[in-house]
Amino acid sequence: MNDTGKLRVAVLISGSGTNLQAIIDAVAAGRLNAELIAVLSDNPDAYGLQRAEQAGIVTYRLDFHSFADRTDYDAELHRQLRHIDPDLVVLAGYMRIIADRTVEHFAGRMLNVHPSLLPAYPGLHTYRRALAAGETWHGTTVHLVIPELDAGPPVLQYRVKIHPGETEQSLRERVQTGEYRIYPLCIQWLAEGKLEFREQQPWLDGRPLTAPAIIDETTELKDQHG
Ligand code: NHR
Ligand code: GAR
Repeated sequence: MNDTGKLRVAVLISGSGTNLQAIIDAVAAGRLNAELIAVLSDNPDAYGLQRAEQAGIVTYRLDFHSFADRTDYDAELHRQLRHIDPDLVVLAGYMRIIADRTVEHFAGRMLNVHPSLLPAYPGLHTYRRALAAGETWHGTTVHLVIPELDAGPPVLQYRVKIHPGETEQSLRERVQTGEYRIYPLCIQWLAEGKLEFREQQPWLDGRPLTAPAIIDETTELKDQHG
């Protein structure tokens, strides 16, 4: 926490940073009571770095391709994150697998948003795969990061119904609109203590969360998790 008791958040990005922007906007609007203390990128040209600078957030550019090998890059990311020492690490379109020891250092304090209704469709090209499989529903999931890829416990999902004639592009737009709602909300839940991780399992409102909370495109938050 910082000296006013706010959650200190570091955001990792690789690209355009629209989720980062949603988080910046939520802080500015008073919907998210947290301090964005750093934005790190493995890609020095990520547009999200400009969004961070515009918002007055300290940026760290780690050019993945300038490192001799993966181990060197992983060591530098680990060193930088330990130096920044955030309460929470938020992956927002971050495209590099994070080394086990870094995940373990921030155990229970690292979140990702993945564009599928996990555990369905871990990995890449989720929109294409969901459409090809003739799914009725698709969406996006905020989950705790554990060393195993896209396998950490899901906390909050945003669900959209796949329309007739849906394209990858139209589906991506609808799902990403949902990410801009659920990611800041989930971080705020952590900031206010509504959401906690005990032994890396999510608890919401003092109860173990056995299935993720769900928000639908057309409705508000389901069940008791208001
Ligand atoms: N790290 C760990 N340890 N665990 C997770 O669950 C992680 C993670 C790092 C990133 C995001 C994730 C996603 O939302 C994420 C989750 C990139 C890859 C990947 O294969 C996989 C999952 C995710 C992000 N990256 C390749 C790599 O070698 C590079 C791919 C590329 O450059 O295009 O790191 O989907
Ligand atoms: C987001 O939609 C996120 O779900 C996805 O990339 C986008 C990043 O956009 N993440 C992954 O696919 C991770 N493999 P942004 O940079 O504009 O926030």
